[in-house]
Amino acid sequence: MRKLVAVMAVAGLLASGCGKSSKSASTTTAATGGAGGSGLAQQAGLKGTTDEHGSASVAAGGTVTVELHDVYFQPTYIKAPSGAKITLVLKNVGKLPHTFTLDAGGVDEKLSPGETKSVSLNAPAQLSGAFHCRFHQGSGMQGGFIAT
Ligand SMILES: [Cu+2]
Repeated sequence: MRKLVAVMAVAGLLASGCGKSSKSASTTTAATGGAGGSGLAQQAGLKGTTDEHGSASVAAGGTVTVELHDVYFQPTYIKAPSGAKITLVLKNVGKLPHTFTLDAGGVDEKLSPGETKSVSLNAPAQLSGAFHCRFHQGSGMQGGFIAT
């Protein structure tokens, strides 16, 4: 038991350390598909600059929390089975208003600072799940779904 707690503590440290180190990470993907830092931007069909803050996987019927920061999405990439019903819990943890907007349409939620909203949707197919913040996409606040 004691060992398990220690392992979990280390995992927590690694996770938080990773979050900090990724703070300045950004990937620029050329319209033609340039070399991205993580490669996930291309898999998600993103163009331009993406301020990357990790990825999360969600199973069919599952829920994933997406934090809206000033100014990036965390996680930036959501891995989900194409077409599966999933729920996003959107949390604006920043000081600015943000939106979670699917490029392809269907979802466009505006969140004030401190606001939380749940959205159910069918996970987009490969390369059709790009999303962005309408106010800060130019600053890299975008992300995408990756079909699993
Ligand atoms: Cu924003």
